[in-house]
Amino acid sequence: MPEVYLYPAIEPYESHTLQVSDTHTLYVEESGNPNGIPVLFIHGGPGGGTDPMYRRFFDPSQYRIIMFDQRGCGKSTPFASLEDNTTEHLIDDMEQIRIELSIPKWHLFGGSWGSTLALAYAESYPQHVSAMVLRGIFLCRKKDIHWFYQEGASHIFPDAFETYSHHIPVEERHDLVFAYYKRLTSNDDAVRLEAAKHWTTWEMATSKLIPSPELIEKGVDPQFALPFARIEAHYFVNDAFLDDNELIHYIDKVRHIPCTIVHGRYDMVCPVSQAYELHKAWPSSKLIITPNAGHSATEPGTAKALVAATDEFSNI
Ligand code: STX
Repeated sequence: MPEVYLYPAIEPYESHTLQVSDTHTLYVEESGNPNGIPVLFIHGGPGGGTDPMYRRFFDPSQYRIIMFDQRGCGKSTPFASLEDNTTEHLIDDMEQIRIELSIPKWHLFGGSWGSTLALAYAESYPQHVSAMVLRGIFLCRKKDIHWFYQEGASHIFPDAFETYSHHIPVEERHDLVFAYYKRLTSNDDAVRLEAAKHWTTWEMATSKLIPSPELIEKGVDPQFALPFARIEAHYFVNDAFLDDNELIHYIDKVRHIPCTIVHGRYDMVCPVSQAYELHKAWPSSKLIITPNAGHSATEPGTAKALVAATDEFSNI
């Protein structure tokens, strides 16, 4: 059970509603020690939202844990909105949160899309980052998106892939991300929801080495699936609003920052070669490959390595 390795469940000591644009308002919360080391938790998707469980990767006596729901998801509003929703907006939002909370420097903790956004933020504002813990590295290049949504993971999970791809008529299957994006932005609520459920179930079915029925059920929960699928597809038809290989290209900007990378050997959403490539471009980072895990943050070996990494950085 991952719970064994995680810190006890805690409640926030404060939460904020932060207006970041004419339309968008973000949910931001703080938990742990108000005088501790500030750490920003950056969730995945994009569009995945935060979960109270994520507070448990940090020693609450050492860390001031800051979590926020990115534009359009979780408790941020408007729900599932794609308007003014780009990587650059999210980077600016993180800066606004830092300034609002009067934090000169903070740690970043991000998995999957959270690792993408952590790198993108750190490469823009390296002077405000003192340490990074990254998991399930997602470099978000065309080939990384193609691997998961078009062909690659399809060879390991042909059964789940059939359910995902067969939602789209055969003549549109050569570009599944675009075909889903069209449906996820349809004017018909029922069309959007059906597409969201199929898209999200594919990701939930492939995220763990041993698939979890609980996680798969999340794939059909409209409250989770709609923003998750819509925001992901919107980012991915736009190449995540990044130049191809941009994150590796600007790695010099963050080279001096202490960083631990944790990645499951059998990650089918983001193959471990992405973590390996990042580590090769950034040799002073520490790479830990969990031998018996997939993509999820909560598989036991990965959860244990993540907690060890935040413990190790609790004196930086
Ligand atoms: N998306 C990868 C990602 O960031 C391609 C991700 N996958 N699952 C998640 O995030 C949740 C943990 C938020 C469900």
